[in-house]
Amino acid sequence: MEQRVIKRVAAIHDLSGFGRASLTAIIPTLSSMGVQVCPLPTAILSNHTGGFDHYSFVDLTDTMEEYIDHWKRLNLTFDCIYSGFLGSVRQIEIVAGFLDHFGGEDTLAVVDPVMGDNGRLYSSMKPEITEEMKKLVGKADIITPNFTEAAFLLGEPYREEITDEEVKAWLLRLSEMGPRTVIITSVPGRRVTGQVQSEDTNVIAYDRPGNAFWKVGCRYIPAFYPGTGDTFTSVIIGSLLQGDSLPVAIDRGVQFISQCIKASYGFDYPRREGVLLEKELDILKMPAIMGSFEML
Ligand code: PXL
Repeated sequence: MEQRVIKRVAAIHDLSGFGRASLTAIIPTLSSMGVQVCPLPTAILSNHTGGFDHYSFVDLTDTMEEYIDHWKRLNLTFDCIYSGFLGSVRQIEIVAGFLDHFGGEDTLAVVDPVMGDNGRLYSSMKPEITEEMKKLVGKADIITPNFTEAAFLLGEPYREEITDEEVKAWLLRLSEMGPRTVIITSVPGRRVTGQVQSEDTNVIAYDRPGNAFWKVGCRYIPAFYPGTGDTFTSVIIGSLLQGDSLPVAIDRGVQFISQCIKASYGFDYPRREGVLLEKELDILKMPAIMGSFEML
């Protein structure tokens, strides 16, 4: 593959005009980390679907193949292919074809199986999406499901509590579907400090090449902001492309999202507008100071 000054990511996601999710979160995040983003839009929405009652939705499935054909003619290569929100079964097939053509040893294939959160599928998702998403997961090097999506992929009922040992079993089962690295976000946890019990939300990961489980804990903040999953995975990709190790990349992702939430929480504005990303992006340019990752 050609030696590039700037690493290049093909980002296969929707463009939601308002609300800081998908491409409007991914592009600024990866750009701030010195990575070029080449968007392959799957749909155009007026606003994302998390917390808004109405949205316009233009499905771009029919335009995607021609778009990709032009990229083929340009002989483009990518350091990473990163897919997220996909609107239909047909789109998943197109992305699978994209991975077959543009994927390879030098190209990191990252699939965020965006389907739902808090135990439920997003309103725009049809139930058959889960079966199809499993096929895409099989082609990925890294997947980043949240706890809800991990449960859907495994056919497990959603639950409010889980032990580290049970999460490890889930991670191994997800890795057996294909990906060498599985990162589950929003894993519910509980921390006991003296008499005080507090809720945590953890990221727990399995790395097959290193045969290691990693955990990064995060104090639970009672606020849900759409789009943080997209920003989190973008930080991980940026960090890995900068040459960081997996636990460092996850740590940077968790620290950045925690910082964004803490910086946003004190302001009184609708949470559905997402975290105040623009205030925090410069942090991504600072040297990373390691926080709290541990080996499980
Ligand atoms: O961030 C995930 C996401 C992506 N795209 C759309 C969404 C959501 C979450 O709500 O609605 C359109």
